[in-house]
Order: sequence, then C-alpha cells, then structure tokens
Amino acid sequence: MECSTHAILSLLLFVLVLTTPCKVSSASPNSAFLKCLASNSSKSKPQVYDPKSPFYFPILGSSIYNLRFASSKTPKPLYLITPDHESQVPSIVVCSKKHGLKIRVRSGGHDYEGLSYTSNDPFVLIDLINLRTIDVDIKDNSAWVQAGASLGEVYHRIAEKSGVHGFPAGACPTVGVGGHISGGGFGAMVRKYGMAADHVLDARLINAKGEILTKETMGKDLFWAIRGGGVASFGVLLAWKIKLVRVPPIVTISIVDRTLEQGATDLIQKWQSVAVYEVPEELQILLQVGVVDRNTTTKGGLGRTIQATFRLFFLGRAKQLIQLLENKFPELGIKKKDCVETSWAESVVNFIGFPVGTPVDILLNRTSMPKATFKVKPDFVTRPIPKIGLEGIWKRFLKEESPELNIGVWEGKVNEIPEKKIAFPHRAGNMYLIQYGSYWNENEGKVASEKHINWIRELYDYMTPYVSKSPRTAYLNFRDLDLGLVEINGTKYSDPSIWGPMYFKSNFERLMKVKGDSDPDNFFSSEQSIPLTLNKYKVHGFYP
Ligand SMILES: Cc1cc2nc3c(=O)[nH]c(=O)nc-3n(C[C@H](O)[C@H](O)[C@H](O)COP(=O)(O)OP(=O)(O)OC[C@H]3O[C@@H](n4cnc5c(N)ncnc54)[C@H](O)[C@@H]3O)c2cc1C
Ligand SMILES: *[C@@H]1O[C@H](CO)[C@@H](O)[C@H](O)[C@H]1NC(C)=O
Ligand SMILES: *[C@@H]1O[C@H](CO)[C@@H](O)[C@H](O)[C@H]1NC(C)=O
Ligand SMILES: *[C@@H]1O[C@H](CO)[C@@H](O)[C@H](O)[C@H]1NC(C)=O
Ligand SMILES: CC(=O)N[C@H]1CO[C@H](CO)[C@@H](O)[C@@H]1O
Repeated sequence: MECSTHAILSLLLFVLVLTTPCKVSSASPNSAFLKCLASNSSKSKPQVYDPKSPFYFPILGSSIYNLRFASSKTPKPLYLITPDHESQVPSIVVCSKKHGLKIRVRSGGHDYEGLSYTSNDPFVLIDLINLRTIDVDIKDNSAWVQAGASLGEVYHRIAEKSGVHGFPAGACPTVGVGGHISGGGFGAMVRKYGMAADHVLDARLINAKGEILTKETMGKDLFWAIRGGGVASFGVLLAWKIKLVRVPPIVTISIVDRTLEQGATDLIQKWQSVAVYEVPEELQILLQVGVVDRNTTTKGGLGRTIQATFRLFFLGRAKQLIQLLENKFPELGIKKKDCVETSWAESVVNFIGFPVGTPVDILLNRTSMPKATFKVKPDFVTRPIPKIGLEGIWKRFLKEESPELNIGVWEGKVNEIPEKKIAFPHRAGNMYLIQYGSYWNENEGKVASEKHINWIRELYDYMTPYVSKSPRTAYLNFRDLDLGLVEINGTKYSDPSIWGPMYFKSNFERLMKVKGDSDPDNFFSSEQSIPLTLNKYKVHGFYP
C-alpha cells in the first residue's frame, strides 16, 4: 500500500544496507546442523552461507525492506540458506529442529516488523529467492506460483499469456507471494474479487516433520488456516496454486492531488460517502494523505500543508469512468486528460507512480521499490470518520516529518464472503482499511526513531473513537508488534489473548486448534505466531 510513497521518498531514503559489522545470534557455529544437512541431502545440497561468506551480507540485505532491521544490532541468522529446488527444503526443517535451531522463512522480505529474517533465538534463514517459478495455465484459469516469486513477477507472467486475466493482490510489485497471500493480500480489485487468499486453489507446504503436503494431504483445517492465518505458524510454504480472475483488455487509472487549501477535507468527506457505497465494485478509490511543502503565498502562506491523493483504479474505459464521476463525485473534477487507459499489467506500473510508458518489465525488477525506515500501524473503520476527527489527524501530521495515511475502500466481494470461510476474517461491516505510517532516515539514530515510533503510537491512541471496536481489528499483513504489548512490573510481555482476536477475530480459536494439531512442539514459532496457549510471554531484543 505505501509503494507510492517510497517512489516519492526514494531520493531521501536511498541507503546502503548492512555495511557495518554484525552481531550473529549465537557464538558457535552449529557444525552438527551442517553435518545433518549434508547427510540428509541426498541428491542436491542447497547453498549455505555463514557470516564469513562474502555473499552472506549482500543476500541477507537484498530483501530487508524495512531498514529499521538492517542495523548491526538486529539479530542475524547463523546460516543463510538459498534452496533452488523444493526437495532441498525438508532436510533444513528436520535438521534445524533436531539441533535446536529456529528457522525463519523469507519470500519477499516485506514484513513490516522484520519477522522473516530476525529472531532472538539462534536461527537459520531459509531465503526462497531462488524458488520463484511461475506456471500460468490460461485454459485452466490458474497458475502454480512458487513462494519466492514477487507479485510483479506473477502479474507479468500472467500478462505474457493473456491480456484479459489478472490476479487480485497488492499493488506493490516487490512484495513476495509467500507472506502476502498467507496473510490475506489486498489490492485495487478487493471490491470486485476479494482477497488474494480467497483465490488459493491448492498449496505445497512442508510441516514440522519435514513432509511435503498438498491440499489433499494436509487436511481441510490446515488448508483453511494458511489462507489468512499466516503460514509462518504452520510450516514452510513452497508454492500456491492460484485462481486467476478476468480483467477487461483496457482499464483506467487516474491520480488526483488536492491540498487542504484546495478543499481536501471536504473532498475526503464526500469520498467517504461515495467511494464505499455509491460507485460500482469495478472502481476502487484509494486515498493517500501526506504532508507537502506549500509553494504559494496566496493562501495560508508558505510552510507545510496536508495533501490528499486519490488513486482511482477502474475496470473499464475512461469514458465510462468520467460519466460515473460526473454523476457521483463531480467535486473531484476528473477530466479525460487526467485518465490513463492501459492494459491491466501496465496499470500496476503506473498506479504505483512509474510514468506512463515505463516498460512492464519493471514488474520483474525485485528492487524497483526503494527500501525505507518506517513504522506503520493498521486499523479497520466501520463508519465514516467525522470532519473533526480528520482535522485532529491533520494537526498531528503537521508536527511529524514524513507521516502517511493510506486508506483502501473495503466493500463488495471481500465483505460478501463469510468470516469463517477461510482464516482471513475481516469481512462484512468494514468500510475501510487504514495504514498509518511514519518514515524517517535511518541515520537519524535511536532517539529520533523512538520519537517517530511514539508519534505514531499517539496517533493510534487518538484514533480509538473512530475505528473498529471490541475488538479493535488489525490486518496481519500490516503487522504491528505493539499490539497486545503489556508492561507488568517493568517487564514487557506480549499477550496473544489481545492481538489474536485483533488479527483473526473469531477464527483465532480454530487457528490455535490447528496449530496444536499440526505443530504441537511449536517449532514454527515467532513473535506473533499462533500460540498453543493464551499465556503471555516475555518479549525482548528487537521489540521497540
Ligand atoms: C512497500 C510495501 C507495500 C505493501 N503493499 C501491500 C498491499 O498493497 N496490500 C497488502 O495486502 N499488503 C501490502 N504490504 C504488506 C505485505 O503484504 C506483507 O508484508 C507480506 O507479509 C509480505 O510478504 P513477503 O513474502 O514479501 O514478506 P516476508 O517478509 O518474506 O514474510 C512475511 C511473513 O510471512 C512469513 N513467510 C514468508 N514466506 C513464507 C513461506 N514461504 N513459508 C512460511 N512462512 C513464510 C515470514 O516468515 C514472515 O512471518 C506491503 C508491504 C510493503 C513493505
Ligand atoms: C506547486 O506547484 C506545482 C507547479 O506549479 C504544482 O504542480 C503543485 O501541485 C504545487 N504544489 C502544491 C502543494 O500546491
Ligand atoms: C531495478 O530498479 C532499480 C530502481 O529503479 C534500478 O536501480 C535497477 O537498475 C533496476 N534493475 C534492473 C535489473 O533493471
Ligand atoms: C508486581 O510487583 C508487586 C510488588 O513487588 C507484586 O506484589 C506483584 O505480585 C507483581 N505483579 C506481577 C504480575 O508480577
Ligand atoms: C530425515 C532424514 O533423512 N534424517 C536423517 C538425517 O541424517 C541423520 C544422520 O546424520 C540420520 O540419522 C537421519 O535419519
């Protein structure tokens, strides 16, 4: 969702990753683990890197998307392993378990809290960068996609074979399908088609015993759980079989900016009533709000102001879109010249901010999106936010360096699917999904970083009256380790009985049951993995 910002902030935040010497999470390399791996890898052995290898830091840093977790203080893996065939993965699981090492699995590395490549326990990182084959079967309306593929690669491979097929997932092309689809996966077609996880037909998953399971063999509970429950709690996802959706040969996008002085607040008020219930599901109007420099002295003087950006994605032609908007939302003032008609794949490229005419091959570039240092938080909203609520946000925004709000309209197909159909639970009753963010320069240091994190925590508190309640819900893919964090006598604990229902609503109970059945030793555990019990646990290390 915040891809577009990164395009804007790219110059500011262009950074070198991991040039500093690094602490490794355990002192002695675990040679027993390596021996086990060697004796259990019959045909081909995966590449294993330790911190002495010249490739270790470049590969580790390659997909650390949030630079908060690229510092020398971030715990690092004992071994970084890049399998290039799925047959190499079971022995990594078996040997890690046998020798008391944790594993972390990374597909695209976009986890907001870095959980795919950090751990406070000695661990092995399985980076699926080389497992990214995509087989599109247009006749069958489906594709097998290996976990390490990026969304951009998936979109590109579909578009190579058909101009009228697409896949309803996120806008950011560098996001990995392994994490994204297992956490839900939301994009511009959410109103028309629902979540990415709603389009999973089959999966290949390695369980804690090192067995490769499919939909047939994993059983319906586990297959239910990995579609929205986060697959990191249940195993190593090797590949998804996804169902493709229909898109018209030509779609239309339009991007409109309005500052406060240009009436942004009233436009947002109007957007709240129109974008959700009054326009067809073929149209998604995403709203992004940030702070920009004013460049005129005529109104309000020099300084900073709030700017709203409306990003329209329409499954249809410009003419139709203009007619629709003239009727429902004339205040937006969109004319034919403000619209771009393209193929669906090209629309992805333009929607995130690349200029019209950029070759679609950019979708294959796994580093097209700049990395950044940030903290974000999620919310769902179930009724319109009053004007006074918005104005309070603006006041806070003007005090922060690079704040950002991203709101996606949450209505239509996504809300028609029953809450318990798959583990992803955020359905009927929601109006929008919000992501609040603050971005800063990693060189600002620890004190500054704490200041920004506190700023966003205060904004989150401020929003309490305006967002979902009992529980205040949260989107797993916008992971936030603050949720359920409690302090008792000066010690910090994470309380799953708080964050569990926030992420999973009534599905949390069933997720815990599936967890108990499929991984009773809790081998696949991380800071916010599905727990076996509701006990609070102590947190430490990289928790902010
Ligand atoms: C710039 C940016 C834009 C984004 N835009 C959107 C958006 O438009 N819509 C949206 O819904 N979300 C969006 N997100 C959030 C994104 O969906 C999540 O961060 C998602 O989990 C990323 O998946 P990944 O594979 O890239 O991440 P990773 O960091 O690799 O993994 C995320 C989590 O899944 C686990 N995991 C990953 N792969 C596997 C596997 N193969 N087996 C087992 N566990 C695995 C990891 O261990 C980790 O816990 C965005 C994030 C960023 C940084
Ligand atoms: C500043 O001026 C440029 C060009 O005149 C214009 O495109 C832009 O929208 C203006 N920005 C604001 C915040 O008014
Ligand atoms: C990928 O995109 C980045 C950022 O735009 C660029 O610097 C890099 O050269 C691109 N890589 C390739 C292989 O095109
Ligand atoms: C916190 O400390 C107080 C006083 O030392 C003690 O009585 C109490 O039991 C402690 N609470 C917890 C939950 O440990
Ligand atoms: C699953 C598997 O093949 N395990 C073997 C791994 O190697 C050890 C010896 O190092 C065997 O004892 C295991 O049976």
